[in-house]
Formats: sequence, C-alpha cells, structure tokens
Amino acid sequence: MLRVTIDGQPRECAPGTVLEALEALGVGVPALCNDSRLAPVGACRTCIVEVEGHERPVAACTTPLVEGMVVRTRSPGVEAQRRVLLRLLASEYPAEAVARHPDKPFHRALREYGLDGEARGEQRPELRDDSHPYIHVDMSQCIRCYRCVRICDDVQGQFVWRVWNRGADTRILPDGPSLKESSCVSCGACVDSCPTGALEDRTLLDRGWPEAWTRTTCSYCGVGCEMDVGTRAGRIVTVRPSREGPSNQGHLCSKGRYAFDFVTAPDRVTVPLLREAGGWRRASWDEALGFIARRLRSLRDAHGPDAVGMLGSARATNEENYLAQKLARVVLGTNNVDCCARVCHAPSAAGLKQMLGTGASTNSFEDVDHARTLLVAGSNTTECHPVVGARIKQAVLRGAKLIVIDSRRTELARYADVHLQPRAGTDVPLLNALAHVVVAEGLCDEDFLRERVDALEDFRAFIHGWTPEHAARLCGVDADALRHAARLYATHGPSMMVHGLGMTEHVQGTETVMALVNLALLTGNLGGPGMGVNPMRGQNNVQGSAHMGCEPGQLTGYVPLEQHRARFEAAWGAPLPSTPGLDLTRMMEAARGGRLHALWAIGYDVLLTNPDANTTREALERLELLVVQDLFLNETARALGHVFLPACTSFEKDGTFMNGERRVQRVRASLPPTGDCLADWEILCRAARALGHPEGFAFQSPEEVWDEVRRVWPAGAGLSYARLEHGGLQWPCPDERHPGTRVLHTGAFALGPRAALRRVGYAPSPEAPTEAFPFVLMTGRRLYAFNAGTMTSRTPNARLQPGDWLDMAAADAERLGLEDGARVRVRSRYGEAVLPMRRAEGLRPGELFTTFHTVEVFINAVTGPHQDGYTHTPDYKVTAVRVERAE
Ligand SMILES: Nc1nc2c(c(=O)[nH]1)N[C@H]1C(S)=C(S)[C@@H](COP(=O)(O)OP(=O)(O)OC[C@H]3O[C@@H](n4cnc5c(=O)[nH]c(N)nc54)[C@H](O)[C@@H]3O)O[C@H]1N2
Ligand SMILES: Nc1nc2c(c(=O)[nH]1)N[C@H]1C(S)=C(S)[C@@H](COP(=O)(O)OP(=O)(O)OC[C@H]3O[C@@H](n4cnc5c(=O)[nH]c(N)nc54)[C@H](O)[C@@H]3O)O[C@H]1N2
Ligand SMILES: [Mo]
Repeated sequence: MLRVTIDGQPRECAPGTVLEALEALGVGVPALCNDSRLAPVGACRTCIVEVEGHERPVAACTTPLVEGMVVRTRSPGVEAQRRVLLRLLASEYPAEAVARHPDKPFHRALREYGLDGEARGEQRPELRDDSHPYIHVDMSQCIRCYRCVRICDDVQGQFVWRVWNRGADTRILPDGPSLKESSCVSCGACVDSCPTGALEDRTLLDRGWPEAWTRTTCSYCGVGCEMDVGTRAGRIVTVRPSREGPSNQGHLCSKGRYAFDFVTAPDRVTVPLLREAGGWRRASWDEALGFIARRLRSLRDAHGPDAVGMLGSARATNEENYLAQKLARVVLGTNNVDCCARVCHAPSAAGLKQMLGTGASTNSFEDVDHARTLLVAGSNTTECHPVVGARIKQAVLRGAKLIVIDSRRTELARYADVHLQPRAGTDVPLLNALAHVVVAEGLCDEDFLRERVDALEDFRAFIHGWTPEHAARLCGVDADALRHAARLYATHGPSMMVHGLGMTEHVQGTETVMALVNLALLTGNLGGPGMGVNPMRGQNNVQGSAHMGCEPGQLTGYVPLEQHRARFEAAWGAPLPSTPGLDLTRMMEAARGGRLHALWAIGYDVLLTNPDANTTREALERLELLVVQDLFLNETARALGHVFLPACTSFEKDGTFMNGERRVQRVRASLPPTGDCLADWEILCRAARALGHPEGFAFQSPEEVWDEVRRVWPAGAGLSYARLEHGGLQWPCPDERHPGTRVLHTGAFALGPRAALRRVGYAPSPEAPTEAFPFVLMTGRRLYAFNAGTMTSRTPNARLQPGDWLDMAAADAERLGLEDGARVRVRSRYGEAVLPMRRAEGLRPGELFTTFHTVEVFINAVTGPHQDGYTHTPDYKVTAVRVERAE
C-alpha cells in the first residue's frame, strides 16, 4: 500500500493510477473519457488534479500514484479549469438531452458544476440513427471521448465505430450505412461506456430509468457472465455487465445484454395446462400435479418404475437439477434421468474423466490471457461464446498465436496463424497427425512424460503410421499446415485448447476428445496456467445439470452410481433403484419400443432438438404421459405434451448456475414470478408431496437445497451461498476456507499421479456422401439465436437474424443454378426440410451448414441416428444430403 495525502487527508491506497485511488476512496471527479476496462488516454482532461511538485495540473487517469504523493482534487485552480472544459462541451450539447438522461456521467458533471442550463447545442436529426432494434444513436450528443470507438476495438475487437473528419467536424459513425447494416454484433459495450446520451438502450428510453438493480448470472451460454439487471415497475429496463464478473470482466454479448423480453412475451404460459380432446385447458397446480401423480402411479403399477423417465434442464439451476434427479431416483424409483449434456458435451466429460479423472474443463477463461498459443477446435467461439471469443481475439491482437481447426472458415479462423479445415468428421486423423509430428520431430515435453505420463511406448508404435501425408488425404488438409500447427502448439507454449461441438457431436466424439488430451499430455500442456483442454460448455448450466446427477449412471458430484450407492442411500434415507438407468437416446428407443410410458421434460425441447426428428416424434407419440415443464409451449409441448407446468425464468428465482470453468455462481431474482408460474425447485417439491413422498423435499428456499447438495458433494462443500456472494467459486472447493480451483491436475491428475496416452483409431462416419446424397450437412448455431429459439425468437434478436438458412459454397450454388435466397429442399435418408440458401465464403465445396433454431425449418427432420459409441451423443455434424430447388 502507498501512503499518500488526498485533499489534506492521509490515505493508504493500492498502487495504480491516481484516478483508480480516488475511485477506490469514493472521491469522485469527473472522468469523461475514462473507463476501467480501457487503457487510460488522458484526453478529456476533466479528471485533472493538482499534485504537489508538479507545475501544472495532471490527468488523474494517466498519472501513476507514488508513495508520499500529495493530491488536491478540488483546488480552485483545477475546479476553474474543469468548469471551462465542461462549459465548452455544454455549449454544443443539446439541452433536452440533459433532462432526458438524468443519470449519465456527463450530465451529472454538468449538474455538479451548475452548467446544465448552459447546454445550448441543437439536436440534429441527421445525426440520429434509428436502425438498430436495441441501440439508439444520436450523435448530436457526442462529446468525442471516443469511449465507444475504443471499447469496440479493445474489448469486443469488432472495430465498428469509425472516426471521420477532425476537430469540430469530427463524427463517429459505424462501418456501414447504418448501425444495423454495419458489422456491429450488438454487445452493447459502446452503450455501456458512453458517458452521454449519444448511445443508449432503446428499452431504457422507452421504459424509464431503473428503480432497482439486481446482480445475477446470465442464463444463455456456459460462459457465466455476471450482470446487473435494472428493473422498473415489474419490467426489465436494461441489463449491464458486471465489471467484477470473473468470466466476463464488464462485457456481455447480444443475448445476455439485450435478449430478455421473452420474460414478458404475450404467449408466456402462466398457468398449468392439461390437454383435453378439444385442446389445452387451464388447471390449478393441485389439479395438474394431482393428475401427474395419479397417472405416474398407475403407469408404475402396470409397468414398473422404469416405465418413467425424467429430463433435467441445462437452463435451470443446480438446486433444481439436484431435485429433479432426486425425485426420479427416490420418489419415482428409477435411474432413467438425463439432461441435454447428452446431446452436447457428454463426450468431453467422458473423455476427460476417463483420461484425467475429472470430466470438466481443466482451466479457466482467464487462462486465455496467459496462453502463448491458443488451439480452437470445432468451436465457433465468437458466435457461440462471444465474451470468450472476444477475449481470444484480444489475446491474438496482443500477439498470442492461434490455431483453428474448423470445417468452416469461422471469424476466428480469419485471425488464425494456421487454419486447418478438415472435411467434417475427420478430426481423429487430423489430431493423430499432429501427435505424430510432435512425436516424430521430438517435440514432446520429456520431463512431463517421464514424471506423469504412461503408455508412451505403445502410443509411439500406434502413432507411427499417422503421418501428415496420410491424414492429409483423409482430411483434405495440407500436410505442411499440419506440421506447422503441431510445431506451434508443441513449442510455443503454454498452449491452451478450447473445443466445441465440432469435436464432440460425432460418431467419434469421445475419441476425438481423447485425441485432444493425447496432444496436451505429449506436450506437457496440462496442470498450469494458460494450458489445458477446455470444452466450451453450451448452456448456462449444462455442466451443473449433469454434475448434480441428471445422468443415469452418475450421482451428485459426477460420481459413479454403483460406487457411491451406499453413501447416497444413507444421506437420502431411501434405497436407490437397482436397475441401471437409460440415457436420453435409450429412453427414446424404449419409448418407441413401448417400454417407456411416461416422460417428464424440464426445460428441454426434445422434439425440436433431438436428431432424426421423425423417430423422436414416433417415440414421444407412444408415451402415455408427457409432462413439459417450461416457460413456453415449446414444440415438444405444443405437438405432444399432455400436461404443461409453467416455470419461472431465471430472472424470477434464486439459485446457482455452474459455468464451463466449474464456477458456481449466484442467480438472484430481479422480478416477481409471472402469473401462477413457480420456480422449478418449488414445482418439484410440490410434485414430491403430490406423489405422497414429502420426505426429503421439505425445502423452503434454494439455499436449503444447496446446503444439502454441499453435504453429499465433498468437492463442493466449501461453496456456501455466503461465499458465492461475489463472483462465485470454482470447484474443487472442499471446505469453507478453500479458495477454489482455477487449474486442475497441477502436480497430479485427479485420477492419480500418472495419466495414460490412448490409441485412438479412426472409424469414419457412416454418412459418407454418395451419388444420391452427395453433400455433407453440418448443423450448428449463429450469433443471435439460441438453440431451440424459444427465448431469442421472442426478442428483437429475431430482427437481427432471420431464421435458419442454408450456407452453400459458391461453386456448388453455381453448379446447381441456385441464386441467393432460393428456397431449397434438403433431403437425407431420414427426412427433409425446406429453407432459403445463401452462398457462403469459407465452406468447402460439397459441404453445407445450417442451424436448428426454428420450428419452421425443423432441420432435425434431416439429421440422422448415428451416435458416439461411449456416450450415445448424436452426430449432428455429418449427414449426407441432397439439395434441390423447392417448388
Ligand atoms: N449464439 C448462440 N450461442 C450458443 C448457442 C446458440 O444456440 N446460439 N448454443 C449454446 C450451446 S447449447 C452450445 S453446446 C454451444 C456450442 O458452441 P459451438 O460448439 O461453438 O457451436 P457449433 O456451431 O455447434 O459448432 C462449432 C463449430 O464446429 C464446426 N464443425 C462442424 N463439424 C466439424 C468437424 O467435423 N470438424 C471440425 N473441426 N469442426 C466442425 C462448425 O463449423 C462450427 O464452427 O454454444 C452455446 N452458445
Ligand atoms: N441439428 C442440431 N441439433 C442440435 C444441436 C446441433 O448442433 N445441431 N445441438 C444440440 C445441443 S448442443 C443442445 S444443448 C440442444 C439444446 O436443446 P434444448 O435444451 O431443447 O434447447 P434450449 O433452447 O437451450 O432450451 C430448452 C428449453 O428450456 C426452457 N427454459 C429456459 N429457462 C428455463 C427455466 O428456468 N426452467 C424451465 N423449466 N425451462 C426453461 C426454454 O423455454 C426452452 O424451451 O440442442 C441439440 N440439438
Ligand atoms: Mo449444447
């Protein structure tokens, strides 16, 4: 700590700039061009202070604090200078704006200096841009602090805002004809930073200033961004990023920042519903739960407990998923419980668990800043995990090396030192070839191998045949590019892997993850900062849902059921079912075969998102009871549900989520429940009572549920709500003094001192293109829509990205005589879908890409039944199809 004197008071401050010290002490000075997320520039000079020994006032934002410094923030000299500066800015600033946006830093400064009456500028209509659904632009209120320009460049890395002209004529304009038509990705960072009313959220202008702020965690993807929700009169007015958020550090993406209005969508279901001959009928909670209880009891009496299945929700909290699997096992008496980790990163969990002992990311998002080389494999990070994607871009702009393995040229591929673009489904050969180069060229970390790795000789013998030339033929990549990538990853460490569904949603999903782990083991890139193997987990709580026990063979803490049966039976005071449970894909088969009679799906649109939808439909149609617990009549409910239970959104309940870096974070209600909706945890507790089994479900709050979770999960015992208050904690965290774990496998692996390399042979996808089905279709996602689209389609995000469309290489489009926008029929062996096509750059001819975000297109009618052998995760990435113009 430094001892300094500020405004006559002796103070102790942490090293940093003078402005940081003043802010920490709560000594406010205007600082209009300053933003703690940006490097200070000292341009506006409103933060000037007097420092003893300096002839002239200095800008507090660019002046480092030093021991013994004597600072005066309010001396007559600096106050006078500040007033002159502010008066100059005011003279050009529109008067109405000051009143309209009372809480902006510039307006506060004007009021503080009694200058609000001196705003005399004009509102100039030609400087307004009304194009964007979320961001209102009025550059007559621009004071040229350039915060928008800088935050777009230095945090998001999008470079949308450009500076035109100089001096008094300076204009800041987007890089397109309007903001909507620009390269803007709607992260809202510029709005959040703008100190005036030049850039503002439309919702805030329309609905008024927030009356209350609530800190919570975003409910879209697995990054786990912390955010502050501003509410007024029972509505969300705006969402702002929390600067303390460990994984987002003051940044958000378009979904977390803006896509919240689904909460008040007119078709939100707010009462329980029962299906009758004529359609849905309103019911009371007692009636709906009573109906479910009677039906479940009679199905169980007729067919045994395993006639029933339960799906937890990767969108709901840990507490709720814990209760879902407990209800399945203890009340319904079945291990038939799963969640949509099954269709997503189950191969990552399985591969990492088998090889290293823990089925989760080895490192943290923070490690992106410590890696010298980043290997992004099958992850479209900038669209699917935009806050981490932006962080990767910034790391690369600062000089980190980037290797991208993706079958398309993604945004990150354009930043990459090497982009390996394999034919879809050929990553095992590609990764084996990288391992071959590492071994053959002597690039292994010999010390690491000696101390921590087994099966080296066997692996050497195996990998010998996987030459780059051999792999190059299978993958369609250049052999020298493979060599270049392998050398970079092995020799320019620490090297960090980030991987996505391009690795896992394949017939070889788990094996592909194992091939990634092989590379990390060979090069010693495990157990330290800036390293590791890191699945970019999909939904906000998919890591947590599986970890709480929503998997047939795993109990809370992701421990094997058979090994931990006795401990859980003691804790729960009830026997656990003895038959092994079915996972989601096996439940669908059982339903089709007439062996599963009831399914309870919490926050999971199975019909729309499972592959081979015609088969899924047949399965669900045969069920005698399909309970859907959701926010909306999603496609599963609309088409086939028998009972609908209306749940609260994450804005309306308390609890915790677990993000992709093993961090447990608090979710806090910012709104009261809508209508009769209940939080999922309350629904499940009431259901247990209705089923005549109240014991073990008498919880009064999510915290009580969580405290039970901590009792049965030793590695989470230290994660009390009190300790999660600020920023959350990463497990393992075994006791209340433990600081949490940022990096796994330091010193030893979770499974022991040594891990073994694995032979990963190559089994090509059965969906090889044929004459009848000459194209390979990959499916995935795009920036503005989220998965089943139930939430994002009910927000203005839908205006930023129109539905699903098919990307096709220009050469293919020409050959087929298809113009952009042409409607095409995509047909596979399993079904068909009709959608518009567009030419896309960065696709290999013969390969296609589309998304599964809308019911209108229903692309899963086309995807096939093939699965990963270990986890039964569907192959959504390789389907042989043909394309023809739709009439
Ligand atoms: N905007 C948005 N964000 C999301 C979601 C969303 O729907 N929308 N969903 C969330 C969820 S649930 C998840 S799981 C994550 C998914 O996040 P990602 O895994 O990043 O998403 P995908 O688009 O499914 O696929 C990733 C990449 O794999 C590539 N790929 C496909 N096949 C292959 C292949 O055979 N080999 C290689 N090397 N690459 C291949 C695709 O070109 C694509 O760029 O995103 C989460 N975030
Ligand atoms: N073709 C193709 N299909 C795919 C994929 C692909 O890449 N290609 N990816 C797969 C992957 S990775 C995934 S994760 C799945 C995703 O499939 P889903 O899990 O079905 O998709 P989501 O849209 O995330 O949300 C599910 C539901 O949760 C509801 N919900 C949100 N919050 C809550 C809550 O708090 N409580 C309750 N009860 N409900 C809530 C939403 O309204 C929505 O209906 O799709 C899979 N399907
Ligand atoms: Mo996912």
